[in-house]
Amino acid sequence: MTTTRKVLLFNPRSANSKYRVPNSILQVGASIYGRYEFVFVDGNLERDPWQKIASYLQTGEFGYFGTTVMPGPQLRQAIPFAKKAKEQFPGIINIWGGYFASNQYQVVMDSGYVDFVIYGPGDNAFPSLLDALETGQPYEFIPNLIWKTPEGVAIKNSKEGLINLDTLPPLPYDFLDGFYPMKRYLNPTFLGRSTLAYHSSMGCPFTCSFCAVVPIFEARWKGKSAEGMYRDIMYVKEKWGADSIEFHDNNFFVSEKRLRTFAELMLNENMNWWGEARIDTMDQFSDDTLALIRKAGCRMIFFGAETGNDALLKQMDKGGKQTGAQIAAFAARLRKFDIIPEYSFVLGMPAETPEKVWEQIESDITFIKQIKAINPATEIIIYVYSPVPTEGSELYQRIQEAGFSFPERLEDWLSPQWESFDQRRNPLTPWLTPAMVRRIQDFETVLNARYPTVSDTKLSQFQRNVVSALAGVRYRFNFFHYPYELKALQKLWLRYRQPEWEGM
Ligand code: B12
Ligand code: SF4
Repeated sequence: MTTTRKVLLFNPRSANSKYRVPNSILQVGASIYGRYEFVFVDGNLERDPWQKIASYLQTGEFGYFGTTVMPGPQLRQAIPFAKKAKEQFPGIINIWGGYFASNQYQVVMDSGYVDFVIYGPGDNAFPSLLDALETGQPYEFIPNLIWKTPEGVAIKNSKEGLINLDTLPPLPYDFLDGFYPMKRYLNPTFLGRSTLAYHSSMGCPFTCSFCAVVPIFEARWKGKSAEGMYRDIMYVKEKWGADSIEFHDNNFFVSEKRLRTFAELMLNENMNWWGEARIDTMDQFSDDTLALIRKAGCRMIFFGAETGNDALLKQMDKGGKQTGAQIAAFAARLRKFDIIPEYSFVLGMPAETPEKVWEQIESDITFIKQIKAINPATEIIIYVYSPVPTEGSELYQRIQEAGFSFPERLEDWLSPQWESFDQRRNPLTPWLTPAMVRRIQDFETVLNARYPTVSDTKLSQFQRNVVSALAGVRYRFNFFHYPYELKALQKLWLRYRQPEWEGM
């Protein structure tokens, strides 16, 4: 060990049930395993995480409080705990990482209580920062680091090239198991009884103008080898009984070659799996590959369909290849292979006039109904558009012109409005009127009742038939207003699924 100061790695609460392996702090932990003494605190599995954190910090042995932060509910613990840590233990150094910290670093650094942000991968940056701080060496040039000058100006260092993930140290599953039994992270989902959340690649090769991955990775992607993933998965399968996998990659299906090798390794493992992909990428894969992955356990794939409107797709900069016609044809193609396409749509994009915004919403509703007619098994996820600024994009310019801006104080992100914004439920965007948001949400209610999701394993066939029949007339005649009867049933029986928000 090179230090006397220990490290606390904290995963703020992100879910109310079905807790997943906290891959962010697990991978950051791997980077210092055997080099620094550290502990994990998982807000998902602690009744009172602050008490746990304080009990560690009170020992006086800890120098570093590392927190992973994505937007939304994680901020509820990340913000007050970082503040309290600084107030009650002034010597503690607060280090944040993750997508919120990376994309909103200015407001984070201006808070006065977060000392450093690691933007993008922390695998090299984090141990380098600790080394520098422990030995009094300069940290001003560590790639992926954001720090503050004595005058309080946040400086963003250069970005490091993507790391070869096969050269990273192994994920310390056993060490994590010593804090929180691994079994608690392997929960039932639509895929199986013990689903493992696994993350096998960094970044994404595309530049969709609404996506938070783009400013960090700038169209770069690197995947772990198929053999490397297989080894990790088998370790968890054999040791703790994982029987299915949820891939948490931004874009799992980038490389057909890697996918095929992985599928061949998985052929006899009897494990179902799910991941996220792009329609235009996968549509280029051969029939043979699609048949192979189904045989190897691929049950459902999440796709950002976004909209059936070609002009909007172009504005979103999906890479220029995805079209409405392709989205529809691909839903039909996957039907042949018995792989469930899970299409997410983003409704409520900006337009020049309110009439145009309405027109876009209505045309997407029609399009979604067409997709359901082509392949009724298609799962539909609807988001209300929440902007992520990608500097220089046409879309960003448009949302600024329309009067949208982010909060100026870190604590303001805790307000209920911004929390809903993060979860893409209530966008706070000036071009959307309450009536438009209601129309989208009412359609979503009727659609989810008409076609209850297969991933709701608790719903019986009888219940499915009842809700579906009840929603039938509304669905057919586009009468979505005030669906109180469906909402009541939904409360009782249905579980609306937001896979990116709550997972499977
Ligand atoms: C798993 C996951 C969840 C889980 C929670 C996981 C948990 N921690 O318990 C669930 C499903 C609950 C969830 C919810 C949401 N999520 Co989420 N989630 C992810 C997902 C798929 C994987 C995260 C992960 O484990 N990555 C693997 C690790 C290894 O990568 P990493 O986090 O980037 O970590 C590296 C670096 O960032 C850095 N780092 C990270 N943390 C730290 C901490 C320290 C101290 C240091 C030094 C470094 C460091 O080092 C790590 C190793 O290199 C990501 C997408 C992705 N592929 O990352 C989206 C993602 C983070 N989520 C996102 C969002 C928006 C949400 C939601 C807010 C909204 C939604 N999508 O509906 C909700 C929030 C609701 C909630 N309850 O919190 C966005 C963030 C976008 C943005 N604007 O910043 C992402 C990027 C998905 C996307 N492409 O849109 N999510
Ligand atoms: S393909 Fe998905 S992950 Fe990649 S940039 Fe587009 S939205 Fe983001």
